[in-house]
Amino acid sequence: MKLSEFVKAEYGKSISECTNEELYYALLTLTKKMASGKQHGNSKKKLYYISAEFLIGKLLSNNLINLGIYDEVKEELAQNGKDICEIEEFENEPSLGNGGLGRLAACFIDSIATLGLNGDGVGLNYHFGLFRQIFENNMQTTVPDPWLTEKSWLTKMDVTYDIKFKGMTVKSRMYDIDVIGYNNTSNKLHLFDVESVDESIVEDGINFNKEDIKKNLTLFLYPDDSDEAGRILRIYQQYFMVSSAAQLILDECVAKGCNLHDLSDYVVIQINDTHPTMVIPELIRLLVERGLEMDEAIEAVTKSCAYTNHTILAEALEKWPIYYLKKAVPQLMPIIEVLDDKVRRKYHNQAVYIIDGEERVHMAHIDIHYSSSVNGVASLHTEILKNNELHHFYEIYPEKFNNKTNGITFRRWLLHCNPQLTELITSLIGDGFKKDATQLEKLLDYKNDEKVLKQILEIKSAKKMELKKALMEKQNVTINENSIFDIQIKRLHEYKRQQLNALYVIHKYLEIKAGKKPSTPITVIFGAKAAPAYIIAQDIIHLILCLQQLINNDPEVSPYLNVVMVENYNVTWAEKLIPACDISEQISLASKEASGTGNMKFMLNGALTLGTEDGANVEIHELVGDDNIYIFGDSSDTVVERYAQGSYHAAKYYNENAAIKEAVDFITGEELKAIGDKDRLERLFNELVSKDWFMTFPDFDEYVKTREQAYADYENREEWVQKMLVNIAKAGYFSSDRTIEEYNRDIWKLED
Ligand code: GL9
Repeated sequence: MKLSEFVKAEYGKSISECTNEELYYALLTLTKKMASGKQHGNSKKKLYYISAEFLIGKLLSNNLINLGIYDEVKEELAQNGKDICEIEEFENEPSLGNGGLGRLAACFIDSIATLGLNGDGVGLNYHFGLFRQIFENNMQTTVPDPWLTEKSWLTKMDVTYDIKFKGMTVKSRMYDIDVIGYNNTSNKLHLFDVESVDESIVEDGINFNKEDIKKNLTLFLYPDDSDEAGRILRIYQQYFMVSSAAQLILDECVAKGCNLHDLSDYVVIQINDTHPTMVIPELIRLLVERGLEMDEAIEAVTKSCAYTNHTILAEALEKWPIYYLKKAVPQLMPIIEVLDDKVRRKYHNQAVYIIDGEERVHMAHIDIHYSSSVNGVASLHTEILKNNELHHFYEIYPEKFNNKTNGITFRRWLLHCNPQLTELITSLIGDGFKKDATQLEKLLDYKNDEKVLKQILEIKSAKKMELKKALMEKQNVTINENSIFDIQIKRLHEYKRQQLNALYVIHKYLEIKAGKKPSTPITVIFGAKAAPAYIIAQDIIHLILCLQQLINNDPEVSPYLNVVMVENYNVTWAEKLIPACDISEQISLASKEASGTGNMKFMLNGALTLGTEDGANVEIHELVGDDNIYIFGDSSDTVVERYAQGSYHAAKYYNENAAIKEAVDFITGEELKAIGDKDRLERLFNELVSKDWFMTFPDFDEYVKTREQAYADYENREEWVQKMLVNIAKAGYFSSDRTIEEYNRDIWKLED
């Protein structure tokens, strides 16, 4: 149906007479209608991708693209004087995720539907998402981020379940979002919500009564867990999610003829990090309740489950005190004890026990013993799991371990966010790359085609102008479109080392002050949210915002160097920032970033990576070769070794390296203290000089040198654009379609 006909029937008027808001809702309704007419993947076996996060971003444009009607609709709107971009402004971005893990889940469900596989996502419907970030006095403050509207992509379903907690039962209700594949089937994202949730209990910022579970359960993703009530609330959330999922899974498979003994012929469950781990004991519990023997139930569940590990950071590998579980979900403890007991009888190695000597349950250990697959998310990460972090498990179950290098959906990260580049590519190599991303390699034929290279540069300039406009409109800052855009956007974490980037900025500022001016001006852009309870992360944001104020207001420096931190960095910002980027900062301490996926999005859009040999950077490096990437820093082996020896002393570097000392001292120098908060800046200074746990100092010199090399190379526009082209051409490997094909081939084994 054409939009004009639909609008006429819906509102009784023409497109040009409608407001943008009316058009947004008309398109939403029309899209949902079209999705409901599509087939769902329908093989006997079905995948359930359970995840605490689905960072889906705005859906309108992507849905229109995947339905194959984006251009048509855009055109029809334009003919009536309407701009699709302005209409999109009415859509709220759901903040149902924190970072890469949640965005990965969103890319995966897109690819699963695109490949026509029978698989749905299962998660929670957080009313206020993570939080909205606001900058005040050069600091981050946090407020709720409401995104639900009366009419939305959610459809309220007739599916409800009783979820039993200690001394209380709550009702969960399922809400569905259509996951429309690119020219293919349409699957579902099931988001469960608690019927009794009460938004009005949130007061001042994002605070609420953490004990009132019936009212607070689905208010926020990752509610503050710095106190015990917060940690127990996370258990309530996780159990609520997985018990709803488990009941749904059993209902659906029984409806298809499963007799529960043959569960694994009907069901495969991908456990996205440890948040959904309780689905294992919960399913076992339900199967026993329905008549299976304990041992058979355990076997059926083990065969049906698969676990993805996304990090080696100890803090993210959940270990719940038994005492918490007994408080919230006592019915799981007898099962977990049986699971632990079996492990203890078989393997006499404390390192692989589920319950440790401190009465804590190691969630990842449940996943590994009682799943049939354990995967890491990039080659290096999987090797580290096998050889270091999970070595004891690898010795027991070598056959379970496998690698699935992450990927991104090109529908959002190329077709949607960079239509200009998409059009150019299509004009050169046809549109086969939209289904088979490896075809991008054909672009290499144009490496010496001056006309094509010029067009690539023109597109980059156009995207820089678009970003400049957005920053002006949304944040009232002006940037120089002719400068080098050097961008670091990701969660704020010390291991990702935004502080190293900030130290470079200080170093550059001092150089310019001393008269050494860069040939091309530089704009350093940051985007990052910091967990509210993560103090040092807040301090790093504070440092960056103070630098922004100092540098942008210094007439001696600002013509050559600018710093911009985007407020409330999210998917929508990423879609504007990535296509405009020249240099992609991927500077985590080697071994710490499991994969990274922003690195892939930047590469695909023609930015060059400045990075360490970490996560998927290693694979990017292998694909593009030394000449088309800027690699620096200590290797993962060196870092692992240094930790093992306990031989790193930050103060030594600080005292012996004048450049480091100068940059670090600046943090507590007069200029910044005049602008910033003395306590915050001093705390950060002390943290760096006395600890620097993520080893910024050993990599500092090489980082500066490599970054300067990248800036110098940028001057040679002819060679630079060839490097851009190689990056775009080699990005095909990182399509999430490839990743999902591998998951299906090796783990899920769903027929089409
Ligand atoms: C993460 C890793 O840190 C990233 O390197 C990886 O790319 C993604 C997806 O596999 O997973 N692990 C993790 O816990 N997060 C990641 O981003 N965290 C969040 O997203 C909150």
